[in-house]
Amino acid sequence: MSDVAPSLLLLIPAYNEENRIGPVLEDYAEYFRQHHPGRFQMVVVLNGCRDNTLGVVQDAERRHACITHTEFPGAIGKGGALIEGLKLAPLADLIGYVDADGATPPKAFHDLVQAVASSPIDCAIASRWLPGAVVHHFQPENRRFASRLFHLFVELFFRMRILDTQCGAKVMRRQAVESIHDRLSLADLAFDVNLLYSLTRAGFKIREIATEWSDKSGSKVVFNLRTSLNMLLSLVRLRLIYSPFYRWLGPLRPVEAWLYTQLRAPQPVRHSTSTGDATVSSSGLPPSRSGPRDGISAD
Ligand SMILES: Nc1nc2c(ncn2[C@@H]2O[C@H](COP(=O)(O)OP(=O)(O)O)[C@@H](O)[C@H]2O)c(=O)[nH]1
Ligand SMILES: [Mg+2]
Repeated sequence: MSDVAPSLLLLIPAYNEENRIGPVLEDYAEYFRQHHPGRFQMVVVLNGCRDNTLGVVQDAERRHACITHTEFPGAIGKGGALIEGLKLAPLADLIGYVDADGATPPKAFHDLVQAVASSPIDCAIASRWLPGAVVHHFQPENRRFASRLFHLFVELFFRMRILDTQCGAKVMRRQAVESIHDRLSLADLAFDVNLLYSLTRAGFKIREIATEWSDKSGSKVVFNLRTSLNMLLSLVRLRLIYSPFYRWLGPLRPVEAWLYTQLRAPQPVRHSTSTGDATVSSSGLPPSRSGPRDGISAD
């Protein structure tokens, strides 16, 4: 990367976030205006919101030229939204994402940006479990238990030695995103594991960074047996994709589709087809606005 400060694209997946996303957009826009010398663009990726998230985002767009959005009517899930959003990777040197609830403050996200910009790594991920992490409010006990159990399965299946695959703040180099984008298929919350394992298998270097984080009320994730089975199914699916048996498993596709339907989970993305009805246009620009405004170009 050259001496010029890298351009940065921040994706924010958002589902029914009218009560949480407004101040987060303000804080990030203001923080990065002051602290990031390179070009900065935020794209909110919405789908199927039944509240006024869109109105809140549009309001912020009127105040900050760096904010734009793209919207999908289908139930494509957080992972599906990020798979679509990551198609915009050609627009910046560094691409990251963060949750809409402000659990990760702008400074903690900026630490990830600086880590990737200043060292020979391809991806920096926020970790709540590394020594040095500052967690203000922990998730509820049952959610933490489920999270640690999930971590055990991830370690058992994929052996990545990553302590916290699920924290919603990550930053990658454009080349890394572009190289592995067609390996991304999990549209549910196991998306992060899909991303990290694809990067690892492709030889990209990932570093965990101790982060500052705070659990926010109003979570969109319902943690129950169905969600847990959904996550497990997705891990097994990912494991099989990277196994020598995968080519023999084509006939099981209808069973897989049936299982995801029964679990009311978003179907895995197939890259030959689009994930949503109002897909990101083939140029990679958001369809609902004319695309990222001043500042970012596909350089
Ligand atoms: N676009 C989109 N975003 C989603 C969906 N489900 C969750 N999100 C977003 O994913 C992020 C994490 O969700 P959150 O409710 O904070 O999860 P938690 O903190 O893990 O309990 C937030 O930005 C949500 O708005 C979805 O189906 N579509
Ligand atoms: Mg959250």
